[in-house]
Amino acid sequence: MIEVEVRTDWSRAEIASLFALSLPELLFRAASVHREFHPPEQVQLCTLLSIKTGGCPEDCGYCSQSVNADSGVEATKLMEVQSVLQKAAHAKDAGSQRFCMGAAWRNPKDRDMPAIVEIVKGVRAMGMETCMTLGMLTPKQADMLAEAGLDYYNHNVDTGPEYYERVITTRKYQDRLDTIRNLRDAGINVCSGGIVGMGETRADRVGFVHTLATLERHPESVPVNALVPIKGTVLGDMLADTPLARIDDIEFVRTVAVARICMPMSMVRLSAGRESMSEATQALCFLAGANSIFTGDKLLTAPNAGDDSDAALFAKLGLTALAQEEPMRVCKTIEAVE
Ligand code: SAM
Ligand code: DTB
Ligand code: SF4
Repeated sequence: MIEVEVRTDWSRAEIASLFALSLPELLFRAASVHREFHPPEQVQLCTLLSIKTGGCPEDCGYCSQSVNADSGVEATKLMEVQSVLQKAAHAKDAGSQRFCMGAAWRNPKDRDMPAIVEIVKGVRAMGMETCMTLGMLTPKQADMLAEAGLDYYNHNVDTGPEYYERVITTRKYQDRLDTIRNLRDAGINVCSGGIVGMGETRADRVGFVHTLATLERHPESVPVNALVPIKGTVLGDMLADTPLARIDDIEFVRTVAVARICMPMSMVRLSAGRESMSEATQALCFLAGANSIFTGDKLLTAPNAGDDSDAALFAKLGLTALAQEEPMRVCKTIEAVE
């Protein structure tokens, strides 16, 4: 048994030296940390649903849902509460543990909140964990979601602070950190991660992990997305022109491993990009400490690996779905080490 300390005082130099380890040493360390806190053969299954698609005023260079993108994604209104609950019931029947709902908003308007609150209450009443990602939140909106019983809120920092303005100009890195603060103050579990493969350098990936691993408390979930290059988005088109810019699979695995070592208790989610990843790369990610995935054949607008190929992969690797638990409230994981 190794003693794993949960630290929030990581330096960039320490994180950079983890990235620079030989792959066998890095994977060994990540897998050792992983099994201190998590059953290594169990993977959490989460289902995503876009409850309000497209027409977003933000200019995130990766996103098909920005008004700036020419991606062919049609803008819709917020779905009816009952339709969302039907989709949640279907996800639960398919074995999903967490229902994650995304809206293409810069921030929710106060008039949207009553429907959002009803959705959270309805999904939770089915015994699933709830997660929302609705853009920036005021302290009051975060309190309303906490009151409704929301378990998690996804709000990604996306990349390191230095690279951020190359990807998004309509908000600042600090805006993301402010919403994360508002979530913490409201007592909602935080899901925050980012995207690898947007043309950033390794130093930016170090900065990305550093931001998350030095938050006062680590996010309970850390999604690591591989950029899905979508035609009509700034980054999707850039990648189409320079195919060699696509992230190297091993560098992606290294990022997962470093996130696992720096944030031992978090669920590290192998998120977007799996549909174009080989089984071998995904297997390395699980070995490196990823223990959560999105199931189904669609993410928000982009294709996902799909239930059949995931079932085959799980059978091949001997992985099982994480057993359904009661929705967790904030603090539980921290208390476990104190
Ligand atoms: N509008 C909300 C927001 O930005 O916070 C929620 C939805 S947004 C689509 C959720 C996250 O999905 C983004 O922060 C980004 O990290 C990820 N994402 C979006 N498009 C992606 C793409 N093409 N490839 C990989 N990840 C992507
Ligand atoms: C996250 O980090 N990845 C998910 C979830 N949080 C909301 C979203 C991935 C979106 C991929 C692109 C798309 O489907 O449009
Ligand atoms: Fe809007 Fe979120 Fe897409 Fe950015 S990532 S354009 S905020 S939906």
